[in-house]
Order: sequence, then C-alpha cells, then structure tokens
Amino acid sequence: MLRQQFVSTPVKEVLADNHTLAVMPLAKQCEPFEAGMITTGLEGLAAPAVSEVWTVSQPTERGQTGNTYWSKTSELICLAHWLSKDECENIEQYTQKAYESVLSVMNEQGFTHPFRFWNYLPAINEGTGDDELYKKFCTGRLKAFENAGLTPANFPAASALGHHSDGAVVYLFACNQTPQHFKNTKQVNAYEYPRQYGISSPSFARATALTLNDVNYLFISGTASITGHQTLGENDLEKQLEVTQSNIEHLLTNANPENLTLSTFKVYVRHPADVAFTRSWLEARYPGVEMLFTIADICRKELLVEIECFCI
Ligand code: 3EB
Repeated sequence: MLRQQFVSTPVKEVLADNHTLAVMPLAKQCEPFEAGMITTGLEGLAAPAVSEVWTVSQPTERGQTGNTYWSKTSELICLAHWLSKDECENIEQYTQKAYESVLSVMNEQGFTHPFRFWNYLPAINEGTGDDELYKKFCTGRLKAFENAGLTPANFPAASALGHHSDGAVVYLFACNQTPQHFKNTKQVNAYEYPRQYGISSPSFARATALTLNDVNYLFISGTASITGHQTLGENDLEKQLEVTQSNIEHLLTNANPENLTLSTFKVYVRHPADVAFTRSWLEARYPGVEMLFTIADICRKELLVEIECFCI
C-alpha cells in the first residue's frame, strides 16, 4: 500500500522508518544526500517545516547505483537523480543523461513500468523562445524516452516545476504492473502541443492509473489553466483556479477507471502572496483533501498555479 502524507516530523526520524519509500523536505536545497531522501529545492511558505512523505506497507531496501539513488519494495521502486549547478548550464544534454540513468537503473533493479515522474528545475522560465530552460529540458527528456523505446502512449503522469535553488532533480516511481495512461479531452495532449511551445513537446500523460497488490491508485499530473493548448486567465488567479479545477474534475470523471477519491493535492503557487487565497479557495471546495502548498515557477510564464493529485 502506497500513501502520501504531509508531516512536520523531523526528516531524520521519517527516514529512520524503513516503511518510508521517500521523504521530500520543503527546503531551498536540491542535491543528493542519501537514498530515500529527496531534496527538491521547492520551499513552503513559512515555518513549521513540512515534508512530503511516501510510505509503503512493506519494508524498503535502499541503495545507490552510480549517481542514481533508489528505494524499493517488491512491488515498486522510487529512483532519483540530481544535476549539479554546472550540469544545469547544459540542461538538455544532462536531462537526457539523467533520464537514461534512472531508466537503466530501474531496469537493472527489475522494474519495467515507470508510472509517475517529478522534475524540479532551477530558472525554469529563463531564456527566450526555444531557448527557454524548460523547453530544452523537454528536448532532453524526449530524446531519452525515444532512446528507451518509450512511445507517447506509454508516457506517464508527471509534474515539472521551477525552484529558486541550484541544481535539478528528476525522480520517478516504477512498478511491474502495466499502468493505464489517460488524456484530458478538454486539452491537447501535451506530447502533441503545437510548435509555438517549443521544438520538443512535453512527454507526459494527464493521468496514470494502476493497481498494485489489489490496491488501485490514480496519479493526476500537474494540472493548470490550459484549455486546448491555450493558457486561460492570464493575471487572474481565480480564473486559473476555476479552469484548473474543471480539468481535474474532468479527469476524475473520465480518467478514473476505479472511481477513486481525491486524497491529496500538491499545489504549486508562483507568487507567495497568492498562497492564502489559493489555500482558502481550495479548502472551501475540497474539505477532505490533504494539501501541501509550495512556492514554484510553473513552466509557462503566464501560469500562476498548478495542482497535482493523488487518489486512492
Ligand atoms: C501543462 O499542462 C502544464 O513537462 O512534465 C504539467 C505537468 C506541465 C507536467 C511536464 C508540464 C509537465 O502543459 C505544464
């Protein structure tokens, strides 16, 4: 059984529990420490320090293969790979290398199906046109997927956000069951976005569903105020929240084969001043959902907020 929780327990204590698959503290740091601990560079708003924790019911085994850190049970594996500040200067090439490493270690460890990716990058909106850092990241990721024989039908759910620290991290979950990937018919598939969004389209599905040991899960990708391929509600936080909500609700209705319930939101807010409004807007509409709020740059400059979901 896989669970996501948001806790204020000290990281060391969380890590000492071998039922912790991975702990992600919210801190301005994006560098490797030890297997099972994933610093992302993403910060929260204020003290008390909060961490995201993924727990499993089976005991984990953790290890490191080259520069890829992993943590696994018999049913799933979490793999993480960081890029240094220098490597981020050549984000396309090192993203490709990072993806190639995590996919090869995944295979070596006996897992075949990646089902959820997270990508946290520095200065994600820097550079103009095709030179924007996020767009170069997309090219590196796509090249690695193509080399691994992963076709758009097999791209899993993902999130890609910017932080204000040095270094980048890519981490993923993988298993041996075949996941189901879903599109959102209100949006153009990300891997079919038109040319104006970059040379290489973003490689992800809108949602991924899977069953492990008879338990069903649904991962909804980072979801934002996009209809078709267009950003809606520029400079209008509430409009962006409304469009984002309608995209999430659409996926819960049309991309949710087991009719699962929202368990958690990880909410990415560009401007710290927008967190309070975003929090009260979401809490009023989703009283039963646990929420983590982080300060992050969204991969399109006009986007103010993005929300990912976990359903069980
Ligand atoms: C979008 O829908 C918003 O590049 O992995 C959301 C989720 C977004 C994942 C990614 C990007 C990614 O296009 C951005």
